[in-house]
Amino acid sequence: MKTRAERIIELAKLLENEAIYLTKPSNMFYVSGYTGEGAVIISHGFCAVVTDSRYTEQVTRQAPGFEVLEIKTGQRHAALAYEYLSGHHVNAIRFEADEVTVKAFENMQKDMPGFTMTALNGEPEQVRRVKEPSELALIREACDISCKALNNILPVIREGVSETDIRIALEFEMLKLGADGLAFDTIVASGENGSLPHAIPGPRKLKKGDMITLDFGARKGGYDADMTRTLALGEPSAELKKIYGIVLEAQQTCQDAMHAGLVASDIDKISRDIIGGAGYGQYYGHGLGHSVGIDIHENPRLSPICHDILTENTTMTVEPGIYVPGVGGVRIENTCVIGAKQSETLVYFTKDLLIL
Ligand SMILES: [Mn+2]
Repeated sequence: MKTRAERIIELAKLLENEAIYLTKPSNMFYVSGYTGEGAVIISHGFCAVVTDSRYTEQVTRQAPGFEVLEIKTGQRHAALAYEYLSGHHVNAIRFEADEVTVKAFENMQKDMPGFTMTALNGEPEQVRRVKEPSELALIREACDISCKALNNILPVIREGVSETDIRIALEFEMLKLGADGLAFDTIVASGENGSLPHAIPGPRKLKKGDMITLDFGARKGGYDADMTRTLALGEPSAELKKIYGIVLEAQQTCQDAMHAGLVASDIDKISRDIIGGAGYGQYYGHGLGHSVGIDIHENPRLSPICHDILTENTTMTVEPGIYVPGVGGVRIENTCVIGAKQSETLVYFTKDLLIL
């Protein structure tokens, strides 16, 4: 079994005189396990973490097998990397052009005189698309915590309670259940706020007849869960119930249709056909889903403009929604694993409309 670093090096067709210089935290973590600041170097037959004294011990714990290069006070990481790489007969680096700022790049040019600098072509992210069993286990655990947390806080969701109250209860519950942190800031959107897909929870208090959209996820071992449920407090209006039914049909149909070998945009189109066919196409503005892992939003995307072929063991959210200003909104989201012939949801919380 090749290491993650070896697979990236192979995909990048890295030359003998080149090294990959990673500064994006998610890529650094993926190849080394290190979660602190600095840079990670991988190349043919050697690898290292460039860091400062605050993290030296952490590197030895998190990234065994990686050499630890500790900068001197005032020294930049790239300057130490240059000394190290020159000693390994390297004179060219590949870096993450979507991570390095213009200022950092100018400094790298000063710190690495004579080195050729070429942008990576997303090879680390490409390798990250297919999850290993250990990664899937962590995402599964994060989803499990998220489902249990929602179930446990259902009694909190009642008349007079604010969106913020619900957010606090849900986030606290995830942490109590063993989450290391949150995948992202929890969305709680009630009543007319439901028409905002990324509503920020606020002081609005729940009323009978509200639909409440909860979009949240636990983080476990560096990996994210992502799930959304829309619940009702008391009997919702006929229109909201109808909207719920349409979103549910779109979610289930797409989830059932998704498997390896298909084109991402074709799955997205299924949701657009169902929601558009029901007359709500103009109220569904976002893509159907995205991959999820160390980052909450990873490629590929289930969207009209992503024509990537879906691969086995890629995690994907399936999250159609309808958002009608002045009326409210519904979104239902599962994080799924793509299999050869079907997909499996890691989120088992019921999708039936819960009327609390
Ligand atoms: Mn999502």
